[in-house]
Amino acid sequence: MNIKSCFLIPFALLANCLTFAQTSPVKSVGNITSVAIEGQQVNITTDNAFATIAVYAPNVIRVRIDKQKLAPDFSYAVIAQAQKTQTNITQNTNEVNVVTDSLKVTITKSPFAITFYTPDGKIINQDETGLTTSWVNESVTTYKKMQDGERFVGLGEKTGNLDRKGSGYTNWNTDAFGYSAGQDPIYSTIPFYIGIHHQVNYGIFLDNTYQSDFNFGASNNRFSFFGARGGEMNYYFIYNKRIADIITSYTALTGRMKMPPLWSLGYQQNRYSYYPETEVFRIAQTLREKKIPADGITLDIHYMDHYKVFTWDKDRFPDPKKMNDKLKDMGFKLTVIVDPGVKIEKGYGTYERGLTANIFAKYPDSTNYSGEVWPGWCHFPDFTNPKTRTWWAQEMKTYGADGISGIWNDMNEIASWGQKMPDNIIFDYDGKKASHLQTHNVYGMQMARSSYEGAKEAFGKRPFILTRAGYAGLQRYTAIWTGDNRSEDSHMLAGVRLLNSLGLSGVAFTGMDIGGFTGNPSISLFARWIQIGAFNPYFRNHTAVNTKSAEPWTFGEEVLEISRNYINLRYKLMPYLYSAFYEATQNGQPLMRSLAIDYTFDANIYNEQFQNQYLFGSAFLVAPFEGDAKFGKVYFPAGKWYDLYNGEVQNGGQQKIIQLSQSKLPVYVKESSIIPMQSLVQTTAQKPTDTLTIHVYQGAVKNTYVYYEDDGESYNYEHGDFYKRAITYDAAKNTIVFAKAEGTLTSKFKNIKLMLHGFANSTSFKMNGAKMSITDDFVSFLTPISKFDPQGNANTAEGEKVKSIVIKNINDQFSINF
Ligand code: NBV
Repeated sequence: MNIKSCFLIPFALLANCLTFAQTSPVKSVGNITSVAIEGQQVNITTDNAFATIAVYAPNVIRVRIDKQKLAPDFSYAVIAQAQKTQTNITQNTNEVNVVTDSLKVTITKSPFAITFYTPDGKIINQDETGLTTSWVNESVTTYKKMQDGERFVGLGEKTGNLDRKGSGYTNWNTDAFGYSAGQDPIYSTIPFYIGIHHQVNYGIFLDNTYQSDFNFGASNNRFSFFGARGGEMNYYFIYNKRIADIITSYTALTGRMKMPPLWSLGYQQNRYSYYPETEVFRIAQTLREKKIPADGITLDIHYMDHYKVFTWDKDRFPDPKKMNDKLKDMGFKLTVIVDPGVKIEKGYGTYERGLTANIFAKYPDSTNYSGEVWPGWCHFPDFTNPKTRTWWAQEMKTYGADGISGIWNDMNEIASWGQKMPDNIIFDYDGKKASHLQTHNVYGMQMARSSYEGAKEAFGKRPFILTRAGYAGLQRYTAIWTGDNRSEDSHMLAGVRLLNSLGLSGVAFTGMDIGGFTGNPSISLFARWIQIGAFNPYFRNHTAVNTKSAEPWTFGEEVLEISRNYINLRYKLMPYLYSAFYEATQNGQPLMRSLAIDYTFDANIYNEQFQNQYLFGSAFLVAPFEGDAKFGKVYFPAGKWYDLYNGEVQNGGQQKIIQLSQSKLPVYVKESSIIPMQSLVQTTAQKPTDTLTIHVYQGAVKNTYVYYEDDGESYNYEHGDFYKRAITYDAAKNTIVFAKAEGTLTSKFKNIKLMLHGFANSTSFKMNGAKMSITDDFVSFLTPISKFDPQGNANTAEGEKVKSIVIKNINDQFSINF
């Protein structure tokens, strides 16, 4: 209500109304009182606030608003500097206009409100004029007008539907043991979402580490909003025509992952916990004996001496280095868990050194904060202090000396018994000093960062880093998994959505506990889950303490074969996976791609029946269903799709009910796809045969695929030591062209076998203009399992007739015409 409307109401109420206007608990930003244009930014003063609207890149606008003068700039998430951009800023009595070649921003003066337009004048996003930005005490919120039919996707690790319309969320990193499939918040915070309406889409990233809140029309039909319980309104508005490009822009701001160690893409066997050492070897040996390819074994908290980080229980693990050497000989790499809590115990080295270095988080009276976790009472390293990060890196050396290859950061929300860390703990916040309230959401990311920086030095090779908690930008240092899920069908599917949402939010390297952490999965659930896991970026099987064993062989012979089939497929797809990770390092595209990325304006993909479907890399359409479902409905988006197992073609734009089988996950290949594969190996430490098999699927669209290889373990690729080449399938020209290889590395393959799917009608093939011979071939992606499955599918090799061509020298530059 404004003062003017007070005059329209009866006199008796007038006094009340004026009192309301004067003492409203909501303080709005108000009207603009002064404007100063400074290069590509506008500095604004309003009745109640200070603001800066800055052009960060032609398609990225940064908005900062605070009740007081804006503080010096600092961010844990954003690593990009503002780009020098051709900008035209003008103003008149009513508004200020900021124009770049990618968008136009209009800032109205009374009240201060922002609207973003496409260059041709279409509204992309606008403040809800009556509400704009306001404060309730220290909480700041920006209200955006809800556009007709607007959808919202992303926001990181958030439960719920793909389309978040109608829901509200809170970001407060939480140790959510056995969370329900709809619980919020859980472990990590990525305050970035994508809005979609009227054939436009945009991204908004709220860079504020306080508890934050997002509302996409929950309990209201007027606005969406985002805000934080402290600090300034500080958001980046991103406009691109395609969601894929929004993700690229967002990851240009917050950074991208580095190439992961190749072994970390292999199958990882976990449980809480494998000990003693003989048990670790039993698991390793059984994986090899049962011919389940695997690369990783993980040690959970029981490897430590009384849960003390950077120690070993020497009864259980007398000689970690020797154990690791032996495991490496068997083709396994070891990841160990680390928790932030450092046990308060006289004589314990890490604790003593921590005290001396003075790196623990403190109360305002300068005493170290103590909280209780696994080891008992602990102090907590303040990872927002550069000194602490160096100290942690130093401690990490012992793991390097022990031959460890991966670090798994757990409990870093921070979790402690009672789950109520006091607000008044002070953190360094890189010299700016901040309370627990401001630091909480970024603590986990800074721990993962410290582990990454330490392990990178200490291991001498690319480390694998995993975290449970995190903040926007975590992808620069670490992979993330979705914590303590449950062995339930709904959880498996919710997990798929969590990973898809993380992918939309800049995090490519993600995983969930396959089989579920709490409880015991049924046979059919485990079978389905391990199939899905083969199509997750990080593929680990894990289960809680006191649950039944959950290694693939513990569910009977049939599930063992199913597991082996899909893990085998994963290993054969290693060249495809690795190239997909390369893409993530270049443009931030996730491996698990929600269909919202490529089929943004197709309403069907948001339908709850189809919202779990995703693309794995650029080629595979994966349709996950419950373990015991007998039938499933699949939606095929525009284009042409091949059944992975038998090559049957399905035209897009339609739904199809399919019969499900326990032994097969519905997977389809997009037309025009290019998929490099290798021979089966039992570990990535083993060399595949010298033939790189490249599958090309006939289609109507042009596709340029980038194949990438490097040594899989060092950082030499950063100096050009890689093997990379573009392969283009041009449907219109009927050609497949292999461009010249780039980089200084020699490929690990010597020749190429091209497998052509759907080319039955092409009879004459030429290479570089000369006629060439072509062979009729047969491809089968799965081995038939010994038993009949419940649906009665026969024990025969399912497959597809294809045409194949062998190219003797992998480095040949050639063009095939057909
Ligand atoms: O370290 C034990 C577990 C671990 O297995 C799990 O993956 C983490 O999410 N950890 C949580 C500690 C608490 C488990 C109840």
